[in-house]
Amino acid sequence: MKIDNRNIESHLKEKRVFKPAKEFARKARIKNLAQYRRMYRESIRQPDKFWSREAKELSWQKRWRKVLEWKAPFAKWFIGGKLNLSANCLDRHLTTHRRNKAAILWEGEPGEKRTLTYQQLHREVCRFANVLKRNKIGKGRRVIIYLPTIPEAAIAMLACARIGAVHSVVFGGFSADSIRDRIHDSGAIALITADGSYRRGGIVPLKKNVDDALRGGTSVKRVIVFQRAHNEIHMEEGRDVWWHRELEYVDDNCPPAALDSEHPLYILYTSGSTGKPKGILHTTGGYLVGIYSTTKYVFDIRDEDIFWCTADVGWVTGHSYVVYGPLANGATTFMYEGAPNWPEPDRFWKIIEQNRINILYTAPTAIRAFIRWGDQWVKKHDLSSLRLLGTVGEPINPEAWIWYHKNIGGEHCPVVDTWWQTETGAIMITPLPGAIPTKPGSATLPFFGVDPAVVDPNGKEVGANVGGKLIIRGPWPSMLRTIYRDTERYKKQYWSEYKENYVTGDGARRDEDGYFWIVGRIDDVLNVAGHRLGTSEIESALVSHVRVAEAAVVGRPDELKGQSVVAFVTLKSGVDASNDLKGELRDHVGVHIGAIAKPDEVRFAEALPKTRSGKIMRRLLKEIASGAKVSGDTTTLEDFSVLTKLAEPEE
Ligand code: 7RM
Repeated sequence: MKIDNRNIESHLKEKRVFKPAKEFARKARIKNLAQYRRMYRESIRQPDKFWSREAKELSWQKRWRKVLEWKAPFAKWFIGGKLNLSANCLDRHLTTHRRNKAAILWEGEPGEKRTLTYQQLHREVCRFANVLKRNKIGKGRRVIIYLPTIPEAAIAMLACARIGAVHSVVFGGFSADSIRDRIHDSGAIALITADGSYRRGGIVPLKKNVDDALRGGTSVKRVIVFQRAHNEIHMEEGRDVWWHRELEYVDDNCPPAALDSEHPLYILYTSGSTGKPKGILHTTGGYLVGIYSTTKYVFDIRDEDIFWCTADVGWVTGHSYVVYGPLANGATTFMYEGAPNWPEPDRFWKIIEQNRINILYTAPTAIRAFIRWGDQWVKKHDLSSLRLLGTVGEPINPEAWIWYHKNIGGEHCPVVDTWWQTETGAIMITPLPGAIPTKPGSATLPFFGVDPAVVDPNGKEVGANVGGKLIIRGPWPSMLRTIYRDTERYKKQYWSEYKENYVTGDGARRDEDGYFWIVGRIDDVLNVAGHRLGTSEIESALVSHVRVAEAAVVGRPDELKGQSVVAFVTLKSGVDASNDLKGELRDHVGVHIGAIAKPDEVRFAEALPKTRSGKIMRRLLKEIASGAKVSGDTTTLEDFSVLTKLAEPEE
């Protein structure tokens, strides 16, 4: 292996390869590697031809004149086209057999079940769109949606899209401060929320958080409240109205607005590593084509499928693959409101068994939790309805991949490890399940129309198995258009480093087969005695030890080496923490990666600090490892008690 200290080194090699099963490939849209390569080549050489063919499968009120206008770093897609996203998710299906098919299947945490057919969902969306109009919420206005994962979240999003209002969903786990920041930045005039939502048996006081956020006055003039948990709340006279009462005043006739292809669809805030959150702006036509096409090919979705993406609607994965992608494809999307371990750690498997779910799309962090909770919870249930599995959110360590494939997929489901970002809107690097052989831990090859590369600091593409920065060459339909109200930051953050190339902020390497291995955020890369090491590789090596459930590796300033390696490790249920085990884990990393990556310190922890979407907050661990007080932004942290426990010295 080539060592180049300017680049990120990659030491961990995974050799296992899983070819698509013949049965699966035969029925799939893309049936083999040659077909993928042919279509991929076309999508890169003649993007206009490729993307117009995809776009033509959707419904447009007016056909576009031009597919792409690219004045770097600003892209416009399907110029001159007029369309409506909600009409593509709903009306388009009403003239087909899908009219009476389930669009949404939902289960609340306490166990209630609801089904909405396409026709019913269409009616609810039209009625709620009329409620918005009645409350003077019109085209271009910003609306904050602060709801749990209930059908009303999808209804509110689709209703905004129907009239051209711009939604900004704020994750239901966020605090009053986060809501206020997002109201302020977006200039929202209305907010849609619920009285409360259920989480681990308790009630999250959503409306109370909203009241706190609005105290002292903001741009929000109207709050529409859905009654979900029936907890007691305050209704502010002249500002707050009940969702169900508003419905009494409207009819169900609401023609979809003909919106410009570049009309803003939503703003979704993601935390920057420092400072205020960035409002990622997505627009209509390109975004629709991106999520339509990826849902179709990556999940090879079928009319008879029940698709379950376990993400919360407050995360981009919830936007693209709980709501818009499946509905644009006329599939049945399953939504679940609550926690995976409520009332017991087998809730997911129970849901899959009872609903005969066919496709499961979840996060590596959830998979590692399932491993930790023990296989007995899985074994109790019949998961034979599953035909495809997906992951997203973080690099998946090969051990978790293998566990998922074996224990959940019964060794017959392809696993698609999908790499993408809030900014990219849709899946970018991914296996196609009937065509691309998978290697555990690799997101494999680029999706159609996506041209990624791994480059050195000068922007030169590096050779096979050399680490570097992951960039995307040129525009793609579902890309962000800007950071809301901060075009300078958009240019600087994503497009200034290498001309006309989008900087993802992730590190990666490409192997000898051209497969991409994402090693995590560049900010998380360690520099140990001049060696640049990706934290995810060391974590992956640790997790491959039989006693380890999860690991997070960070650097601590070190006079001699620049940085030393500190590993935070959680153990599987029933394993005792001991000093011997610490030594064993250090040696284990030594064997699997090399002496250079051996953690200088191993700390056992009960839990790791994570965001609600499951990403480990290494920034906080870095501060803890160097003995500092945690000072940075913690508004996206899921569980504060974790930090206190971590800061306590060990016995
Ligand atoms: C969809 C989503 C984006 C960041 C991204 C990566 C990491 C996501 C994978 C992954 C390795 C994957 N949007 N990431 N998917 N890393 N393999 N399959 O997660 O905006 O919340 O996060 O997540 O670092 O840059 S996000």
